Amino acid sequence: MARALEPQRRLLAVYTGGTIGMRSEQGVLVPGSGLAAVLRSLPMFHDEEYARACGLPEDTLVLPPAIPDQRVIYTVLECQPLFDSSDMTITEWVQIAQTIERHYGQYDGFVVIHGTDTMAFAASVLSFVLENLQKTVILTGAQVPIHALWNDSRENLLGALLMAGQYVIPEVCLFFQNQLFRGNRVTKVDSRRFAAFCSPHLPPLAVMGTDVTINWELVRKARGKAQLVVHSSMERDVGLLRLYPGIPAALVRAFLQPPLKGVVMETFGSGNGPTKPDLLRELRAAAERGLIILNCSHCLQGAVTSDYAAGMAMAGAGIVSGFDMTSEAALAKLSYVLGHPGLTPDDRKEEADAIREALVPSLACAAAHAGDLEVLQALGDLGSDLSLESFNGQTPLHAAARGGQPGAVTMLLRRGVDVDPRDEDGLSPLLLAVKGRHRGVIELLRAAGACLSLQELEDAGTELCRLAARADLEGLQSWWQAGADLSSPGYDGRSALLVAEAAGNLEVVTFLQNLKGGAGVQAPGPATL
Ligand code: ASN
Repeated sequence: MARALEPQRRLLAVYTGGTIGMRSEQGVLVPGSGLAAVLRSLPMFHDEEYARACGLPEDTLVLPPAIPDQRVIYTVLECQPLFDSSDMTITEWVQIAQTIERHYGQYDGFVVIHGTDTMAFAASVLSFVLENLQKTVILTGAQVPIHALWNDSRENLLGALLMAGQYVIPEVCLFFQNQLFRGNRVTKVDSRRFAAFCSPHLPPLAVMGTDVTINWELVRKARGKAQLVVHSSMERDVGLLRLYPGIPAALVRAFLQPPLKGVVMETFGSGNGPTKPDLLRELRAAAERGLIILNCSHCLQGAVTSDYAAGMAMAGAGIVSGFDMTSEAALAKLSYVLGHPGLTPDDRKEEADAIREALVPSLACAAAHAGDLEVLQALGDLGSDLSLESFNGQTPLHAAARGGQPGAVTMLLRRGVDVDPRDEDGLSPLLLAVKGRHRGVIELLRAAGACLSLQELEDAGTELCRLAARADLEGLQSWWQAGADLSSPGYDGRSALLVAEAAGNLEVVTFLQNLKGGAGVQAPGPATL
């Protein structure tokens, strides 16, 4: 009879193909079926004794114990047909999303086993198609098949299963070589080394080493109890055009013809391109027809700015900056925005304007975060509302505070934006500035009347103790400057001063004692709510 055992977390592993399960046929690698059977034969992927004791069905595998009192049980769903990911398209990625939707209630998390060649596109598309995720979705794959003696398949798949099985990271992620990345921030950078992916503008959400370190501050928070929504109406008529020195205007004209509705244009450096009049004329004409052109840089690092006369912003209306988006993410975003129901296909020009308007909040946030005053100014002058929220509920002021950009904060405050908006997670710009230790920004926000909320002040005690234990004087000073009471107790009732004394952090002790003896442990300034 089946034993009642420790709590179980159930995962669905959707196997779509890729090198991980490939076999050699006539000297070349082709997708291979039967991955579940291979996993069943490997003790690191299946504890047969437990499965039998538990009476698990045939198609269900169970990992050996990783942490006490919890087991990760998983079912491998093998897609038909299996793909080399070079053959995958938006159609297959929407089907994966629909599979997740169909099984959403039965499982606690999802792993998508995918080829690496287009995994960054897949992760980007899935991140837009799957809205309101409350559960972890992790894509993974490998550079060397699981049958090979020396391979990265086992480590990657096991890591993905453990991460999805043990943590709720409610977004589309990509796990590779011990790192968990945000799916729409990655790009494939190596076809041979095991470190195949990088995330040039966002640190990993988690790193697996001796311990698992999760960067919870970066992890998206689930929105209340909102239902999962699958956006299957992604626009297919989007393209990617890479500019190169001397690219003929005629070639660009041919590329930009209908039915193309949107194009990601990869430009040089910080968003520059040839300034030949005939080329610019083609771009302008296409934008006038209603084609959306999103400007992304060839470069891995750095964003699209308006620093140069050769900047594509100079080409005139219609070219939207993609800032620091990867081309993969930009293409997925275009496809999502253009496929969004409610935009009338008859009026291309109006539709284009509406789409540009829809892109404004995230563009303004990106500009505020990078301190790009020119772009912010330009957006403001065009009549864009600079207090609009982007996808995660953050306003440009949040972004400027997070990026430590006093110039952008000043500009936004002058334009009259709300000084204390809350994002989806209830965070304020002031709290983000405190976390980033951006003292100049804290000062500006305080002067404009920003206050930490009652909840933020209540939660501060434990954080203050943590900073005191680490001798993080700057962190403590930031909280003080923001109006926190530095004598607030942590979760165990001890104050930051007691913690600093116990840890022998003299500099911190002196700072806290001085506050106590002199100005008081609470900073002067606007009253805290
Ligand atoms: N061509 C393979 C694929 O993308 C490459 C891999 O998975 N490493 O399916």
